Amino acid sequence: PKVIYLKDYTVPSFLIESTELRFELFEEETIVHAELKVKRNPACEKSAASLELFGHEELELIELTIDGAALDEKSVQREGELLILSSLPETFVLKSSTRIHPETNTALEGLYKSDGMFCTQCEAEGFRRITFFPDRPDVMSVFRTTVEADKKRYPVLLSNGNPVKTGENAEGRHWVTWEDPFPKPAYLFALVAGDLKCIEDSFTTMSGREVKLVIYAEEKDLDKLDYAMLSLQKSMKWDEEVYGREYDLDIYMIVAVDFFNMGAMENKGLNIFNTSCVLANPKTTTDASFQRVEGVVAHEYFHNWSGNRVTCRDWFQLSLKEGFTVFRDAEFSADMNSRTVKRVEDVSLLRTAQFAEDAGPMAHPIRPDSFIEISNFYTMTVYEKGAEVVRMIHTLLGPELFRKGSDLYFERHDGQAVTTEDFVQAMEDASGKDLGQFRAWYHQAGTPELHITDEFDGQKEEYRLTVRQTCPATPGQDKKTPFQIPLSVGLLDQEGNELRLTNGEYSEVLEVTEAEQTFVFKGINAKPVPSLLRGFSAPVKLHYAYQRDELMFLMANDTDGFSRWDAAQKLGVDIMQELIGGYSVDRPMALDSRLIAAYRAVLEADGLDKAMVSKVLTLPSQAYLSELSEVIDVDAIHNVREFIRKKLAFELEPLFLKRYQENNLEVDYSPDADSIARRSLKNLCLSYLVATQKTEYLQLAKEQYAQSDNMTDMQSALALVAHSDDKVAGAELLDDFYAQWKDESLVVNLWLSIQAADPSEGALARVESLMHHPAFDAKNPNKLRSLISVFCAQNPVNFHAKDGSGYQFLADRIIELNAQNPQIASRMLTPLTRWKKYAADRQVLMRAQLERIHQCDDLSKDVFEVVSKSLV
Ligand code: BAL
Ligand code: ZN
Repeated sequence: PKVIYLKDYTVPSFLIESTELRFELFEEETIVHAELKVKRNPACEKSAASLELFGHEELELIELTIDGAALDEKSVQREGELLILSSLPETFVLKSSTRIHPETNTALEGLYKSDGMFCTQCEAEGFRRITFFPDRPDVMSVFRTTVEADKKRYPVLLSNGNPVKTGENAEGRHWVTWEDPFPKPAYLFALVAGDLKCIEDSFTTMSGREVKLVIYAEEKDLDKLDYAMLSLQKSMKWDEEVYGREYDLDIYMIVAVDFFNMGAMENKGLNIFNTSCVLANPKTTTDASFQRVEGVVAHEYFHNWSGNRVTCRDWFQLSLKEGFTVFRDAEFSADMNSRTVKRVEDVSLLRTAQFAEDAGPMAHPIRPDSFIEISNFYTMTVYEKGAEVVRMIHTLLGPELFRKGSDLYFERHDGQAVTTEDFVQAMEDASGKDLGQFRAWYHQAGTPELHITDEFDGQKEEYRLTVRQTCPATPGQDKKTPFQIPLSVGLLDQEGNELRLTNGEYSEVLEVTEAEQTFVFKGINAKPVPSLLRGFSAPVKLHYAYQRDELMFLMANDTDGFSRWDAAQKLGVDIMQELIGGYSVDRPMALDSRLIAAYRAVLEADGLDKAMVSKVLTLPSQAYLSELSEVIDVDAIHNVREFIRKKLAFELEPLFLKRYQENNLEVDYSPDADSIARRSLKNLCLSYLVATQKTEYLQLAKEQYAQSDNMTDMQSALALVAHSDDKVAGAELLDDFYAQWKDESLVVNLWLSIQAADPSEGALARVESLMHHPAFDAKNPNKLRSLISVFCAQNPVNFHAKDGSGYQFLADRIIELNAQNPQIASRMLTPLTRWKKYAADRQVLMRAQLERIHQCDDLSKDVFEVVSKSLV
């Protein structure tokens, strides 16, 4: 397969003024008629250049004319995905008719069927599976789309924009024409046809326009749409207040579909959502999913400006819209809920999954230089690290100048397809701040590391922090230049009071720009305890030799909520790493009593934010400890973590019970932040109680399962019983749960995941048997993720079984999926790609499976790219 390079970018030779599409949808084929008004691009230097249309190899071209006449053979060339037309006039009308087969499309890219309804996914390059088109994001066009289908089967026919005409044909068929006045790239095109029901509401914009809001789903899910509607209205208001951005069309639609590769898609005026990111109802949906729905609805809505009105010039610029939009949705969620909790959750994800990506064979900058398959670059790096990079600009500029910068960016580039450089330039122009060195974040991969040492000089009353920065080599980038890193710090005196810093405040953002640099704080008369990287002000790894007592001190005294949590994590990591080191040499395990004391203090304190208490009392995850390991010792990490959990559970049992009881209230379910916090603390306490293995607590979990009126409490209790040693009780509850919820696909996914994540012996056999259960459907990405990906990523002791059975199992699935759904196949490969982080025996087994996949015939570009890069 061909490698595409950013450096090879050239402007399109032709532009499309308007696109008129007509879809004739049938059960055994779909015919797509396209009429494009084409003109030569004045910005293209090659005056005789040909027009490159993209069309997937499976597309059957029925007819092609230019200004009504067929083209002579010499002027048309079909090469793989390209249809190249030459000897063309300056302007012309290009008409085509194409036959496609959505009914057999299992890749879920382009036009396909999900549970009997037609829907689309065009980002990044799905439109070329629909019709021949210059499918690149810098070719923007207005679209007029007519959808025609059987009226009874498909009463609802949708596309982008506003509906302008409708009618009926013979033989029970009907049609609707939609017009989208905003020029857009083909990746934002959408079509839906199905037997759908909807809820409707409205939003009055800041200029007083009324926008109709409609959310569509299957009839059985109509009771799960209210929360998404509320989230949409909140998002629209927030974007007006915080960014001054108003919605532009008269209607905004969301459609829920069950078969979807991604979470959701921001198609102009017609978002298509994975059911898992839009449906929410207390009975069937956990708190985590409620929050996900709110966040994803906001994310897709915010794309209307950061993505649609201003889009990407080419796919190397993906982080332009994704990094910025993730930053926007994170700030929205922080404003709607608890800011600190949101930050803790985002940083936990970044430090496990994104840092691992940065350290693996697919490491890439947030603006990659090359790719084989762009779908492989919808990554934690482009999204989450991309958002951190935007957050750093926000930190360096401050909120007012950042807003000036975003206003300038939107105003300057409205209706254009631009680059990350244009974004940084707008920020620079609006603020006057030099971001020259900062740009390295866009083109250098890898996680920078800060090595900090300190010195106190009593005579001079000076405290000095010396910061050295390094960044490990990544594929294709051996050497890195120093980054510009905003390092937010505070200093605490021995009594725990914050000291005033050079800027006269209690917190200061130091700008680290050199390989090594010393920052001096004057007027300090005793050695302080530094609070470093407050709020996680940069996506870096921090090394500072904290004493355990100092971490306990920060846990108790730091005014920055994030840093208090981080101190607890560091204390946990330090203690766990020591035990993990001793595990392989059979050193008996003993828990440092300071961790017990620290947890006790948090449990005893009154008035703390419950969500933060449950975050602080959660031990660093297996994934985080793995990421921090030089060589991952799967069993040591698991057993040490379990040992500590048990020890804490026994030592603090009465406190866990007290907090459990206090928070186990009989009140109506509400997804507000306080109620979510209360349930998270309650369920965390229950998990420690069950860890004691006392029957009374297993009984308590069973009672919670039986009595709960919401899925959060029910699912937590079920997982605890199912993962306990009492496999009879576990099986009983799992059967009961399935019998209750077998008709609710998303709830069944929870049931699959709980079983896939069960660390007890024999998990692989259980997973294999679940693949034959009626609840499983290997064509549905949500089922694959719930069962296969959860087993491979969240059940490390079983996936990494010493006999290599887990690796072989995953490779078998990838080989099966490669042809069926390449995007999902490639994504599911990730656990195998990390083989270099394991000891030699596991490395050999993992590599062997990668080689087995590599040798398969007909590897998709998606799988080929990941496997071949992993084997280097
Ligand atoms: N643009 C793909 C889905 C999303 O990030 O919103
Ligand atoms: Zn997005």
